[in-house]
Amino acid sequence: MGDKRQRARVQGCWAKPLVKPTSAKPNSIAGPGPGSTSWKAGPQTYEFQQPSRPIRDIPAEKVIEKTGVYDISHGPSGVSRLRLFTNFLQQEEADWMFSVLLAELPWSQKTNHRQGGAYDEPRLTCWYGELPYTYSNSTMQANAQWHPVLSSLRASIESHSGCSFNSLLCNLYRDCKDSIAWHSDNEPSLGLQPTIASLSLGDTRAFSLRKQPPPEENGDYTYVETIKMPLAHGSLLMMEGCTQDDWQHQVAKEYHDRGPRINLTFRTIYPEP
Ligand SMILES: O=C(O)CCC(=O)C(=O)O
Repeated sequence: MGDKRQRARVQGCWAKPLVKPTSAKPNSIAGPGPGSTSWKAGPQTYEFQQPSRPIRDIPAEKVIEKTGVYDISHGPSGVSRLRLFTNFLQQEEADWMFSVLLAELPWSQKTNHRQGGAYDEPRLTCWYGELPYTYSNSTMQANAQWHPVLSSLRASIESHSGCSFNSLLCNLYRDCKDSIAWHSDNEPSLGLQPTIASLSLGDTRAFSLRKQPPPEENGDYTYVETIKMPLAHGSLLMMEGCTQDDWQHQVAKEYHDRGPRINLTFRTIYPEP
C-alpha cells in the first residue's frame, strides 16, 4: 500500500514506475536506408516488394445540382439518362403541397422480408394505383382512390415530361434517420427500361447513384462511379433509359438534423405475368 501511495494516479490508472529510456529501442522501426529495400523492426526484417496488382483510384463522386439533362452512362445496357428540374414547383405551391400531403396521406410503416426474417422499413410509405405493387417480398395493395393533389400533380408531370404514369409510391422520411437502401427500381411489374418521375418536397436529402460493377468485380462496388444529387423542395428528377439496369440509387441516413421530406415516385405498373 505504501508503495502504491507513492505512485501518481494518472487518468484513472495507477502510474507504472518510470522506465528510463535507453539508447537501444527494441520496438523502434528503422526505415530502409539509402539504396536498401529492407528494414528491421525489432527481431523482424521487412522487404519492400512492388504491389502485384496495379493501384487503382476510386473515381471522384460527381455532383449534379443544376437543372439539365445528364447522360450518366452509355452502357452496358444502353444510355442512362437523368433529367433534373430544380424548380419544378414554385416555393409557395411546394410549401402548400407538402403540408397537405404530410397531414392527409395514409402513411404507414411497411414490413419487408429477407432471408426468412422480417424488418420494418426505416420510413413511411403509401401506394396509389389500380394494381398492387410488390417489392422486398411484401405487397402494397391496389389503391385507386387518388388524393386530388396527387392527381393534379400527376397531370402536370405528365404534360411537362411527355410520359404517362398509372401508379405512385410515396415515401416519407421523418428525420435524418429515415432512409432507403441501395436498390434499382427493376421489379418485373415495372417493365423494361422504366421511366420514373421523382418529386421531392420538404427538407433536402442527398440522393446518390452508383454504377453496377462489371461481372469481373464479383459484386464489389469499391471502384464504381458515383453521383450525388441534393434533391431540394419542389425539384423533379426523371430517371430514364437504362438507369434502373445499370445503376442503383439510395437516400442514406444522415448525421445532421433533417426535417421531414416527402418523395413521390410516379411509375407505370403492368400486371405481373
Ligand atoms: O426518396 C427518394 O428520393 C428515392 C425514393 C426511391 O428510391 C424509391 O422510391 O424507389
